[in-house]
Amino acid sequence: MRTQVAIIGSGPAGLLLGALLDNAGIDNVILDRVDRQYILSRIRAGVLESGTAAMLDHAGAGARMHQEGLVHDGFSLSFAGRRHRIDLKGLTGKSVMVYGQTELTRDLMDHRERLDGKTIYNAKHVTPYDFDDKPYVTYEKDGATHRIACDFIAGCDGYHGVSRASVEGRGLEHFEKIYPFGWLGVLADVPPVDHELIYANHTRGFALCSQRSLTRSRYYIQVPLEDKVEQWSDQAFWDELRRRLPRDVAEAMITGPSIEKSIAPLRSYVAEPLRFGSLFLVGDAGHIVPPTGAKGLNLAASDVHYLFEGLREFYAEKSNACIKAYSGRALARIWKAERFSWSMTSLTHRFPANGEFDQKVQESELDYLSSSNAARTAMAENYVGLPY
Ligand code: RFL
Ligand code: PHB
Repeated sequence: MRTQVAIIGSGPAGLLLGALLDNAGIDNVILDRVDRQYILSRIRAGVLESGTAAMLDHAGAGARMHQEGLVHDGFSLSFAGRRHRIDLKGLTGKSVMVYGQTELTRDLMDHRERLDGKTIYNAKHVTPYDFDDKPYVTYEKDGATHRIACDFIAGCDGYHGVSRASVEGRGLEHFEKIYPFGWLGVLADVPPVDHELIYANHTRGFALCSQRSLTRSRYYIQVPLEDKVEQWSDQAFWDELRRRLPRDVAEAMITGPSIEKSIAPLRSYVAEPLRFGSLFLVGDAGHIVPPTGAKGLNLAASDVHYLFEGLREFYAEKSNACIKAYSGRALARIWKAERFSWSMTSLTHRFPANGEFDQKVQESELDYLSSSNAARTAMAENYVGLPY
C-alpha cells in the first residue's frame, strides 16, 4: 500500500490530522494498535479551548459539539472555604467548551467513516522506518506483515507509543517533572454541583468539580501515589470530595454510583525536537502536562494545527519551510502550556514536602489572584488558550 501521510494513533491528534488532510485532498491512513470501542472507553479530558473547537469545525465534525457541548464563560477557584470566580469571558473575551474527549473522538471517527477514510484498527507491532530517506511503516494484522510506503509519518500514538521510542538515541532530549500525587477521578450520572468548574485548594488536598453534560459529572480528588482505586469505595470518595469543598457546594452536591473510577499520576514532560526527517511527534507522543490546566488535548490540537499547515504547504506550494519550522513553532506553544499547567498544579495542590514557607507563598498567590485583575487576566488568558 502507498499513502501520502501515515498516521500512527487514532486518538484526538491522529483523527484531527486525518480529517484536515482529507479536507485538503491529502491521502492518509490511520493505524491503531487497539479497536474503536477500546479507544472510546477511555475517559479523559473535558475542556476544549476555542481554537480546538474551531479545528473540530474546520475538520467538518463540529455539529454535535455545538448542540451538546456546554459553553463556559468562567470557573471558580476555592480556597480557605471561599469561592473566587475567574471571569474568562469578561477578562479575555473568550470562553471554553465543555465537551468530553470521548465525544470529540467519536465525532471524528464517525466523520472519517462517512468519508470512507482508511483506518486500520488492531494493527500490531506498528513500526516506522527510514524517515531520513524513503519512509515506510510496517504492521502485523491477521497473521501477516503489511507495509505502507509514504511521504511522511505522523507519530500521534500517545505517551507510550512507538514513534518516540523509535527516535531514542538520535539526539532526542527529555525534560520531565513527576508530581508526588495522583488524581482519583469519578464519573457519575448526577447533575453537576455548579454550572461552572470549581478548582479547590484545601488543607486535605486538591479537588475539582467538572462535568460532561447537565446530567453527567466528573469529579477528581488529589490522592497519594500509593493509593489503589480498589481502596476507594464510592461513599469514601464522595465524603472526601465534600470535605474539600466550601460548605454550600458540599451541601448542594448530588451523589450517585460511579460509572468509572480511576487514578492517574501527574507528570510534566517534553521531548525535543519533535521532528526527525519526515517523522513528526504530535500530541502526547511528544509531551505530557498535569491535567490541572486542562491543556493535554488542546496541545494535541495545536500541534496538529502546525503540522497540518506544513503538510498543506508542502503539497500545495511545494515548499517545506513550514515542515522545517514545525518543531520550533509547536514547542514554543507547548512550553507556555507546560508552564501554565505546572503553575496551576503548584497553586492548587498540597505538596507533601512543602514547609510552612512554601505554604505561605501558595496562600499569598491565591490572595493576590483574588485581589488583582491583572493576575486573574494572566490566568484567564492561559486557560482559554494562547493564540496559535
Ligand atoms: P492519545 O489519546 O493517547 O492517543 C494515542 C493513540 O495511539 C494509539 N497507540 C498506538 N497505535 C499504534 N501503535 C502503537 N505502538 C501505539 N501506541 C499507542 C493508542 O491506542 C491511542 O489510540 O494521544 P493524543 O491523540 O495525542 O491525545 C492526547 C490526549 O488524549 C491527552 O493529552 C489528554 O487526554 C490528557 N489527559 C487529560 N487532558 C486534559 O486536558 N484533561 C484531563 O482531564 C485529562 N485526563 C489525560 C487524562 C490523559 C490520561 N492518560 C494519557 C493516561 C487522564 C488520563 C488517564
Ligand atoms: C475533566 O472534566 O476531566 C477536566 C476538566 C478540567 C481539568 C481537568 C479535567 O482541568
